[in-house]
Amino acid sequence: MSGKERAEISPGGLFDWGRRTFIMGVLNVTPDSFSDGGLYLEPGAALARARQMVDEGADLIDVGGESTRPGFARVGVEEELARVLPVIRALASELPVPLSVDTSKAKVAAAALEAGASIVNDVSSLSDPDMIPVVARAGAGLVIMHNQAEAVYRDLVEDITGFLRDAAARVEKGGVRPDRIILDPGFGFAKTVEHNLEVVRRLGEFRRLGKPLLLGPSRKSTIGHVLSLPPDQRVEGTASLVAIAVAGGADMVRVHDVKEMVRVVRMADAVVRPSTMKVVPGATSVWRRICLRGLRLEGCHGVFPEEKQQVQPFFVDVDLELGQHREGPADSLRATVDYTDVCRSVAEVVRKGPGEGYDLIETLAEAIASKLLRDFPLMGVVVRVHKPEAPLGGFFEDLFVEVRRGVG
Ligand code: HH2
Repeated sequence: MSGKERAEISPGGLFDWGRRTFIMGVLNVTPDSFSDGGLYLEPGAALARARQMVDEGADLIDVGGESTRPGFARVGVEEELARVLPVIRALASELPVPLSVDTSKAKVAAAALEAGASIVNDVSSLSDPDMIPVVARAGAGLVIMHNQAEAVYRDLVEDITGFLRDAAARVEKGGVRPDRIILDPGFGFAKTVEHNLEVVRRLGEFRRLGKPLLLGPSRKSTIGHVLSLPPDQRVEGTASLVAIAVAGGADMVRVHDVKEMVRVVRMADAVVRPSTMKVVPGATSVWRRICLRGLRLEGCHGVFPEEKQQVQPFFVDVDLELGQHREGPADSLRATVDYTDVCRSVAEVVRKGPGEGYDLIETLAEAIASKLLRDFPLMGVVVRVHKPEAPLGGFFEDLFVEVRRGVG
């Protein structure tokens, strides 16, 4: 598979959210960014830095051609394109991770998406009226970040929540797929030091927005203010904020110091998301997952009396986390899970006759997950139950529920 193919967004959404915290590596192709300005302006240096970040564990690379620091110099469309396009083109054909473009200009976003980026990261609160249609047409992802003219709030968290909720609704109405939206409360944008600290302290409150959360505290001046240190000495301060963000439920962090923050995030994830605990990266270990899609079974499940009496089809997807193995485990069925047994276990739960079924597919999915965890030596399991003939009185493509269970 080429890097380009692997870099595309998966059909189910941007990332497998909830499994762990993802790392967005910052690549500023600018002369004036506050912490790395001028370092990667030359395309060769930008490519080398992107490769290094991917080797260090970045899950995507955010390419920006205009600094957004307070008082930044605005760049024209042509200049911004000249900075980011050669880099995006080269990275898209080579890197095995998606690329985002950090821009507030719809023209730059359109060209970057055409060149191989798959996400737009707009820190300007969608100030360009063409941005939403550009993202929608491309089927791309969109980071919506909170930003406003002044650091004045009635209630900081309520105001940011309302802003992000309204923006997400507007973006969805404009045709951007709901599962391609990421929300960011905008650490360092129109906020005082106290505001920024409060955003991190209360990050968990933004989870009620029901979308993946991104936070970008890396090397920012709030850290400089607290520790009295310049940008190149803010790695520990960044680490502290990143760890607290993970504890608050961040799904992704935008960072410059990828190697260090990958370690911070893995450690914090081990505490916060126990199912990732056994994931220790290293050349001599492999992490195995078995995925089964669309297992068709029939049963009498549903809240309506007729559903309790008549069988209808259900489709079940399962992801079985087998945990970590040393490289080169025995090539034997004993060293893994027998798929036939998995199908049998799932079928036992789903195949219920008249009067025996569950009311809710949520409960059905939970029962399948519990049985799989009981029957097999798993680190975790994801179960999705689709009910394509649910009596909803209208046309729909699919209806499903998903449950995730981990051991520990
Ligand atoms: N911060 C910066 C730029 N883009 N995007 C999101 N979604 N969230 C952020 O917090 C964020 C962002 C500013 O950081 P940096 O790119 O390092 O600096 P500069 O704007 O000076 O290039």
